[in-house]
Amino acid sequence: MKRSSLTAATFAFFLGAAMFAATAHQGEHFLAGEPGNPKKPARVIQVTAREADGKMLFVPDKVDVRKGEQIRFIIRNNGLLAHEFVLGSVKENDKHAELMKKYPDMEHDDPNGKSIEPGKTAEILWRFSKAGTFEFACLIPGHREAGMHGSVTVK
Ligand SMILES: [Cu+2]
Repeated sequence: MKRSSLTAATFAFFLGAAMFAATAHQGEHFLAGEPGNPKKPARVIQVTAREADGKMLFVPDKVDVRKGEQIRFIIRNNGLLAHEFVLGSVKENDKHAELMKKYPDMEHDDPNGKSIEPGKTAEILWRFSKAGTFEFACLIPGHREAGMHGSVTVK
């Protein structure tokens, strides 16, 4: 009895994760712009992720971009914990954060989001084709709440 419910839960987990991956990749509809074109020039912005005094943060946590500009984020995890960098609208990140409460071990290797182990670096090439204010955040449960988010203003 106990065993079968565990199996069902495990199955639901994989199904949920697979469905999430499928929907995340199918639409490829991003409010914050679009994946960058590696053949086009990009401005490099280096971002560091780390923990400090009970907080978790990105440095810098404010980025200004011109509409249409392409940015290569080079994100380095200088912390002791795994982190991630997920770029989107605040709403998109809210939704994604809810999902991660259910599947906290979800890992990302998407055009707009990467998981980054301590001491490692990840890159995101992004074209900010839409004006607005967007967010980059670590959506591992508790991290965004501890301060791990930043904003991108596109004008
Ligand atoms: Cu984090």
